[in-house]
Amino acid sequence: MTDSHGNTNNLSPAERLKLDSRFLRGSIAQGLAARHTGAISEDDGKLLKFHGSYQQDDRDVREERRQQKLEPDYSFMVRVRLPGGVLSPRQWLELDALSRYGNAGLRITTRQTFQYHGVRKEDMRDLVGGINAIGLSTLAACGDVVRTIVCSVNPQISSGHAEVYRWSVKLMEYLAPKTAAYRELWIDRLEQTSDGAHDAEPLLGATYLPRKFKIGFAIPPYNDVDVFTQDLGLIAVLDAQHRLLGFNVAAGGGMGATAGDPATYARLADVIGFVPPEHLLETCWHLVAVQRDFGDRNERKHARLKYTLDDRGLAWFRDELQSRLPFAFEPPRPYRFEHNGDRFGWIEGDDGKWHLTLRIPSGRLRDVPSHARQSGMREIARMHQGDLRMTCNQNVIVANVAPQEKAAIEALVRRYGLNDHERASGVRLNAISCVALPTCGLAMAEAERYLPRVLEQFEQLLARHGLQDEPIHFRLSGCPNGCARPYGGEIALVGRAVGKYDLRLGADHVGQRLNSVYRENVDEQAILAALDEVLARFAAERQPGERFGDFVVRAAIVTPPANRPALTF
Ligand code: SRM
Ligand code: SF4
Repeated sequence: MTDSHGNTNNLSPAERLKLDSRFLRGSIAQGLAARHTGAISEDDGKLLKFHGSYQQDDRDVREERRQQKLEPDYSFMVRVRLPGGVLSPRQWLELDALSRYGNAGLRITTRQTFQYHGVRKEDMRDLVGGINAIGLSTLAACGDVVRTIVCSVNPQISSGHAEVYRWSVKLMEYLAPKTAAYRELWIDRLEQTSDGAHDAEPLLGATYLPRKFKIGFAIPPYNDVDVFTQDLGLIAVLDAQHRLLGFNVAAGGGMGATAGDPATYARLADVIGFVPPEHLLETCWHLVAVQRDFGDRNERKHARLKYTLDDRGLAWFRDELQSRLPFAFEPPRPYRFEHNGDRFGWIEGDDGKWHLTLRIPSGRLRDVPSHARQSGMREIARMHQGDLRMTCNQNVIVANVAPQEKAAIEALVRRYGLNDHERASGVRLNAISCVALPTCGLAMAEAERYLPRVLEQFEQLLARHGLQDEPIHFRLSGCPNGCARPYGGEIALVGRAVGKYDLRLGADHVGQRLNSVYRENVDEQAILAALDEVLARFAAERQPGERFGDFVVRAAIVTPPANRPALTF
């Protein structure tokens, strides 16, 4: 077999593994069947990502088990591929029931889908099979492929949303891997997979993409998907009647960075052109293919589209893409974003249906003594006639509620304590955090488990300065990989070591300016002291209506990074 360039020599180990995997089969089937260990081999673990799962171990007990000479407490994280984040109530109920295979309920991710944690090897096929049985998949939820495509939930403009959402689903199908390995492993549950001789990946090739590739659709004025952080961002252009005219195309976004390695960085995408809907699929196909052909396959830290684009230049990229398209790429159309957060509570859509956005802290739906959010959402799904939508800020929208259904849903929201949004402070409503410890193998510090405490501390500070209602966007990541898109937070903490974070300030609240480091690798006391000073100045010196992120830039408390997409065209 050859890779997408026809080469077989000098491949990096990661590329060689993909090439030799017989289109993502490896020995996963045998690894799942082996009962002497809770793990699978390292190579199969890498291939398993393409199937939507990561092998993990409980880091809380790692040392204890090592001392007891036990193998780590292995389990698997399983991620659902859910373009656009929309579920029917029936699908919700089934995904909820499938959480019996994990140990941590349902976890809404920052890419508007669900993850399960703590799944044992022997339950993997039942879980993944169950997800497929309701018309969903996990294929390409992780791995060097086009991942779950996200889409603005934008419930107000119901007709516009419906059309753009349909495009996100269509594009996902169009760009998804075609290997039969997935079916053999999870649906047919073969003990011995085939040799893959009949497989072909017309777009991705036998070595797939150099790295993960993320796509998001935004529907202005809402940028809830953080469209400029995507490798490929698609900004819907609607006319006054909310009819879809096409999409502005933005390329080269990404958040991931490695601590202490300045060659890696967060970057916002550049808007490079406009395509009408009929050219969308072909344009995206070729754009992905440019990255397939020119992305760095030697150094994985340097393999995202943003580096291809910076190394070769925006003009080169546009020309290369244009040379593959049979039609002329049009100049970008005007757009304007107002917000990249969620709007909580009830909103009426343009078709008279209602939509209720509920705050789900860190996206975690699990019953605990203080609240029963998972049960509450289950009860809502049992009676709801519309659909349920996840947001990229880890929240849920009970969408398309008929007016006569509203009161019953409201009663369930109250009964199960899902009405956080009515009481929460501005910063709490706009806070997101990644999973981090104990499951994430890359975490350097706590995130999800630290969020409640850090929010309490922030709230005390904000109250001291009379800023308790200030809707400051706060993002918390357990390491610089940036899964909570921390570089887009007005305030952000990025984990560097246990109890130590970089304090970053100064992103805007529309997703068009990244923040900068204000204090590096500091503990909670130093974070709170630094914030106390800055918030005091904000309270005293802000201009009317000025947002916190804008203030710290205007007051030269931080200097924002140079890369910034045009605010409007
Ligand atoms: Fe992420 C790796 C969790 C969104 C950038 N991410 C991981 C892994 C799989 C750790 C690993 O490789 O071993 C984490 C699993 C933790 C766990 O226990 O569940 C993980 N990422 C998540 C989620 C669940 C965070 C959350 O709390 O919601 C999000 C799942 C999204 C999804 O449904 O697909 C998640 N990750 C993101 C985002 C945000 C986004 O896409 O909008 C980013 C930044 C955007 C980007 O990709 O640039 C992100 N994750 C990364 C990176 C850095 C990639 C890079 O270019 O350097 C890694 C590390 C890697 O790939 O090597 C990573
Ligand atoms: Fe893990 Fe780091 Fe991603 Fe948080 S940001 S989930 S700690 S990889």
